[in-house]
Amino acid sequence: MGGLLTKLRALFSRKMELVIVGLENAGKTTFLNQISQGEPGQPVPTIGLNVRQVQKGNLSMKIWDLGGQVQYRPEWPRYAKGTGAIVFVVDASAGDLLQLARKELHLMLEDRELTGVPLLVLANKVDLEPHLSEPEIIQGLNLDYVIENPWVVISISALRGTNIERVVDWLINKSKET
Ligand code: G3D
Repeated sequence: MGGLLTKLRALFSRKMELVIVGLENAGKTTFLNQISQGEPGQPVPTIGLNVRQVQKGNLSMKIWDLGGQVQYRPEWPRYAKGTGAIVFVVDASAGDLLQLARKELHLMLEDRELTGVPLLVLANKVDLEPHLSEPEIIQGLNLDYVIENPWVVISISALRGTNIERVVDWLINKSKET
């Protein structure tokens, strides 16, 4: 845990904009709380429409709920602009929602603002059984067709904190020194 806190401090000293996207209930808020407070369960302020934002040091994190909100799509480029990394959260325990998540992910990546931006797919809720494996997530989300964005999949439990250190390592790696 000491190692994680040190890494989180390092992460917050880096200048980066991060967008955390995914279907409702995927666990975006829980993940954000996990990395911004070290524990789940804090409210996240809303900055407009369905976008919420948290600033920790130099790290700015925005959350965007995808799916069923077609009317908000024109707003998306405004929020996505300048993004250093996209964190796409999927509920690995809800295989029936993967098809919708795939559709939303590919629709989002059509946005030219996002070309080349690193994509971190978090296969969340792996504390629940059964859950999809990383290869099943890769196949289910058609990630082999994502060629404009370097991507990686990490299985996590945002609730339990499982693998969060790996995620923080990845984010530090993608962030700039200030
Ligand atoms: P969202 O921000 O993507 O909409 P939330 O999703 O972070 O609000 O999470 C939705 C629900 O999933 C919450 O349950 C939350 O506790 C749960 N959840 C998030 N991450 C995990 C996880 O890793 N494992 C498990 N088992 N549950 C998780 P409630 O009951 O509060 O709606």
